[in-house]
Amino acid sequence: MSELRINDEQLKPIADKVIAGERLSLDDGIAMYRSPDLLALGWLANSVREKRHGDTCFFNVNRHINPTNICVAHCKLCAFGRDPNAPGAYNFALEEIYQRAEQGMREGATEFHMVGGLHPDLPFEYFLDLMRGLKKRCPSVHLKAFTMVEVGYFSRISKKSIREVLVALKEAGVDSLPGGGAEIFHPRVRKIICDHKVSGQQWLNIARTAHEIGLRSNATMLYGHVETEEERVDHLLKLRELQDETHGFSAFIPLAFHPANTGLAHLPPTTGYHDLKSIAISRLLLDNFEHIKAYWVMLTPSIAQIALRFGADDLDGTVVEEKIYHDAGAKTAEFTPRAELERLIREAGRVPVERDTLYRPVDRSKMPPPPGPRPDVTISINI
Ligand code: V47
Repeated sequence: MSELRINDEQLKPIADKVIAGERLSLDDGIAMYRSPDLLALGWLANSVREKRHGDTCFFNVNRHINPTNICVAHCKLCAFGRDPNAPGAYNFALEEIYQRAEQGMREGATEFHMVGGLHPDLPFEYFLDLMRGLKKRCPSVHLKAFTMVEVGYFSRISKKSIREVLVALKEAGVDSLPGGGAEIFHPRVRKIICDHKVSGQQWLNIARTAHEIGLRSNATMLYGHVETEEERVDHLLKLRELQDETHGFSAFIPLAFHPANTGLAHLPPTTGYHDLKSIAISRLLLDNFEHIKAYWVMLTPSIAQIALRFGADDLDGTVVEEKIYHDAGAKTAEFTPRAELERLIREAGRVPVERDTLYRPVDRSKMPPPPGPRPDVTISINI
């Protein structure tokens, strides 16, 4: 590895701590966000990343499915949610969801990533039926479904406790939970960007309960809107604290805010500099998280690739159909074939390893061939 050169004096004691394997503090986090020395932060984050994972870079073959964009929450940060009769509002029939899932399975997906709006009329039972239906049709595919925000909403509409909701989801086939909806935990920020969502404390409590009943989850942080540096670090340290307690988080994904078509459209988008700094700082502060994802849909494949040398060890997956970021102006493709993910990883000097949702290597040579095509399904994607 090349030598560390630090141009910012403030980073020197932090670098000493990182090299000694010591935990960083709130003040260290703030100093890192305030530092202009991106290359030193990247060097340090890369050293931590290489200690954990060597040159391995993970990716998976997955499919996103968003059953509905009808949502009662009206978050300012979001361009995806719609009122029931608004232009572009949709609610897939169960059969449409099953078709998408079966197609994903035939194309080799090992994971369905399912999140959607908080629908005003669909009862909790509907979502349990959906999970059972998916597990019956695609038993080999991991169901990573429903954010802590959706779980909180299910608890409200079903009048069941959070624990009861999570147990019912697990019994119906949910294998783990994605990391969305965390945004920034601080109440000042939530009041502005997502006033009607579960609070930061509730998000953490739901994650804790999920981990307690044996459901792993991911965690995210939405940055680049109205939050301060202190609020970002506070968010990361709250996740680190919960991870100390449960060890239930698999990966952390910093999410860059996309302002187009949102209630915060006047804000500028994040820059590559800020994106890489966020990856590096999360790798350095979250010393008890095994994986940091560079989500290519949100970062662009070019920045995600560079992030593999700034602390990230995972590019996420093939995705196939993405609505949340594209409604908010993302210019990336909705789908990246596995060969392209592998090329991006190799070109960054890393070794691609296909993983399942729980980061176990996937050996395609030992997997049964996917079932044959269904005659009524015409869309075909070369994964
Ligand atoms: O929860 C919504 C965020 C999340 C916008 O767990 C926005 O593996 C930017 O959570 N600009 C959904 N972000 C995405 C997500 C995710 C993605 C990939 C992998 C995983 C995982 C999770 O996107 C939402 C919200 O935090 N979001 N609107 C926006 N305008």
